[in-house]
Amino acid sequence: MSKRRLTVTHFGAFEVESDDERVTGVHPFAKDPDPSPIGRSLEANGRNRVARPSIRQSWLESGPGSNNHLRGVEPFVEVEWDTALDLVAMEIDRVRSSFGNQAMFGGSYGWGSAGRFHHAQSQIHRFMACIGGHTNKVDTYSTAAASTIVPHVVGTPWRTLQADATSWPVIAEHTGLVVAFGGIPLKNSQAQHGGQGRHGLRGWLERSHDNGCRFVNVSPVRDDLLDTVAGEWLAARPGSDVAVILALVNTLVVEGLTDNEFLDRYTVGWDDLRQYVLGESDGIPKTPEWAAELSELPAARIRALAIEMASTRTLVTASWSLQRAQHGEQVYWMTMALAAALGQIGLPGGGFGLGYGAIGSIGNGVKRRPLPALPVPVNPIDSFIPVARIADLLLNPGAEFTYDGGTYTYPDIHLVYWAGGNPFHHHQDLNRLLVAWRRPDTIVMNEPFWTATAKRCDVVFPATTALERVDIGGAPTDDFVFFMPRVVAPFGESRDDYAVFSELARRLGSHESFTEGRSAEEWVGHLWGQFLDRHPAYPTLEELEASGFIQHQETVPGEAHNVLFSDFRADPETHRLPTPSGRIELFSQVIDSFGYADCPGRPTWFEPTEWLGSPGAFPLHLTSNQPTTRLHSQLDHGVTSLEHKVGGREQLRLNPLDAADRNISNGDVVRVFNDRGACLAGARLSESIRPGVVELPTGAWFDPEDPAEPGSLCLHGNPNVLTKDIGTSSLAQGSTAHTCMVEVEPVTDAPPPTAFVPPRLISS
Ligand SMILES: Nc1nc2c(c(=O)[nH]1)N[C@H]1C(S)=C(S)[C@@H](COP(=O)(O)OP(=O)(O)OC[C@H]3O[C@@H](n4cnc5c(=O)[nH]c(N)nc54)[C@H](O)[C@@H]3O)O[C@H]1N2
Ligand SMILES: Nc1nc2c(c(=O)[nH]1)N[C@H]1C(S)=C(S)[C@@H](COP(=O)(O)OP(=O)(O)OC[C@H]3O[C@@H](n4cnc5c(=O)[nH]c(N)nc54)[C@H](O)[C@@H]3O)O[C@H]1N2
Ligand SMILES: [Mo]
Repeated sequence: MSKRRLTVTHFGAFEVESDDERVTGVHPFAKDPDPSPIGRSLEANGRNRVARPSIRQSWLESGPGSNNHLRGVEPFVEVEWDTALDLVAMEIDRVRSSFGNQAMFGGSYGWGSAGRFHHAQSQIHRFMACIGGHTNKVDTYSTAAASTIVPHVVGTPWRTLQADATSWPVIAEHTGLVVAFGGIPLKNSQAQHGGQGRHGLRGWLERSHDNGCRFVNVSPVRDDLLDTVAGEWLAARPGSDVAVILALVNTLVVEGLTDNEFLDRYTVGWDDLRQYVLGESDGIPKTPEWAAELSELPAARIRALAIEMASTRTLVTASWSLQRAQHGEQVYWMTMALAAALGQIGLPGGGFGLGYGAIGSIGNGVKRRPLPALPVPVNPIDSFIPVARIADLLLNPGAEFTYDGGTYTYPDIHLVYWAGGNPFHHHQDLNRLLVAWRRPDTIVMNEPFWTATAKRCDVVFPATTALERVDIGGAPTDDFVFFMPRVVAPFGESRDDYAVFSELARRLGSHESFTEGRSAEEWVGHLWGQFLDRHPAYPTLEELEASGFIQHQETVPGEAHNVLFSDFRADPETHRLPTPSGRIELFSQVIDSFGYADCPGRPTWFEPTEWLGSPGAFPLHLTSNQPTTRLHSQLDHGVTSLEHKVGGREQLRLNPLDAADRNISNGDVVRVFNDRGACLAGARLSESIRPGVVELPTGAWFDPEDPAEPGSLCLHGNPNVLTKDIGTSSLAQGSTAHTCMVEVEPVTDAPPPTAFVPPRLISS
């Protein structure tokens, strides 16, 4: 007898049909107007799973640090739970007592699954804090440059800025022109960390268009903007956005169209920026002609666009991808500066927005609200890395790094513990990471699936998926909260992250502080109870279980009328921004005082070290954007992702002109390469991709032909064998995945991908 139960994922809510053992069907949530096709892939829940605790052979037989170069090469031995737990607890104890807790990296970046209690990152951080602490990470791969620069410029914390974004009903009513750098990609609005009950972006884009709003998509990819809004496509060179925005501001100055009253009253540093824009400080006027050379957009179009922007209610938006590039801080600073020069910040439908389309909630108008969450005690150890510096950390113990004005030292890491992330999907320059990964004595992971990272660990604990346990789900910026029932039984011998950490904590003398005496289900009840104490209007957990979901009463998307910075505009004294000047900082004394050559006191154009402006040996720009058909690497083995592959490999889109130059036809296997690595992919010719650019989305499971050799060909198409592993700048040290040049060639006789083949397993 199959049952249908409602649950929530990062890409939406679904009714999941099962026979208690397997998922047999997936159906969209009735309240979702535009459900994500990724839901269908949940049927893959029972495939590619880790069934039993598994230990790399040399580590088991010869101890920590043995034959680390065989990680990902030699077989695993499947052992009893107690054996694996005893060994890992002993190893944690050895490392913390011999080297100190900072020798353990538990930063464990990743999205894991939806669920307020079983949130893998909170679980591991709580565990690490309870056993004395660990080296942690700060910021995210998504938006490290943004979250570091934004508070310097407008004072507001990044998350608040996102939640307070001007809402779509306001845009639909008031905005005449949206100029979208990086577009407003519908594909990305499928996802929302924590879950999303309603996918509304398509409807809002169409409604704005119907109301007469014009959209301009400045991006290498035409379908970064929905085609039914009939937007204009300006296919600038990737990485040239700062130059284009400087030229827009230059035109406003030259044409006398800057809003000087706004600049006087609400900003500091305009004189400095104006001089830079006019070339008075460096001899280079940032004219449309100057930007045309750099961006390949016509100078006349840049000039006309600036004049148009000043003549109507204009919203300037920038996708998150723009700041995941070298000098990513500058493009956000300059976007805010352009909006300030236009003087429409705080007016309905004007100003700027950062990340419309990046995730589903931006502009939905739902005020951020606290939801129940597993408490994570303060980490007793203050050692940390900027999140994307993981390979630097492992390779360079004792080296110094800068971050947001401070100088810090990388500790010497002996043990890495990961839960809820996939660094051999998400990190840049995977061949460099492969070398770095050999350094620690021990690498432990909780993971449901045999991912590339799981295959490269010493100990893998099989983790349950969200479909296999009870929880509460929802995002603080969504208008629903869901009950997450157990839909299927735990696969094989898998256990919840909570159970794994509870048992390790018991062996390390921290069981009481980690568990507080509660089982997992008691924790869920306890967290909901605490939430009810603060919000008594909500139903009891039993009622929530019976109804499946509850919609928050206060804000319903569609009725929300947020206007970002309207208070500040109305009264800049009472509503001073939390910056040193209380205003928008177009020049920042604080950043200037850091003395960074690569991030000075005002927004600045820097030519990327690799880009179409100076192609060198690798003539094509690679955009490794987010995948339409899965969530990062998650459910790459699901039907939605598999159907999209070309000959079983990730799809590489390229312009027919570039394909013709290289004798590449639709469906060919191609080799994508540069001096950092190479992968195979399946070619798809498309007029939607700007000439000179190729698109290979992230998330195909990393699949080196020879796992023993860093640098070997990835057979499946993971773009991170090609990307560069340097920080955005000395300020944020964020990921720079989008600064990457490659060459592409057709290939015959390519070996088939093996990404979904599990490792060799030996039963003990
Ligand atoms: N080239 C390039 N690289 C990029 C990006 C880019 O634009 N270009 N984008 C970057 C960005 S923005 C991000 S956010 C990262 C994403 O990187 P990640 O968040 O690391 O990617 P996911 O594939 O979501 O990995 C989550 C892992 O958690 C596992 N998991 C799911 N549920 C559970 C659970 O309950 N318990 C445990 N223990 N594990 C669980 C999944 O099976 C999966 O392996 O990638 C980054 N990498
Ligand atoms: N379906 C799906 N949705 C997702 C995710 C997923 O894995 N799957 N991941 C989620 C996560 S973790 C994040 S952080 C967000 C990320 O959200 P974003 O960072 O906005 O997403 P991307 O897809 O990397 O980039 C958006 C577009 O920017 C364009 N672009 C790239 N480089 C440049 C450039 O230099 N200039 C200009 N003008 N445009 C450029 C590319 O064409 C790309 O399609 O997406 C979220 N949404
Ligand atoms: Mo992200």
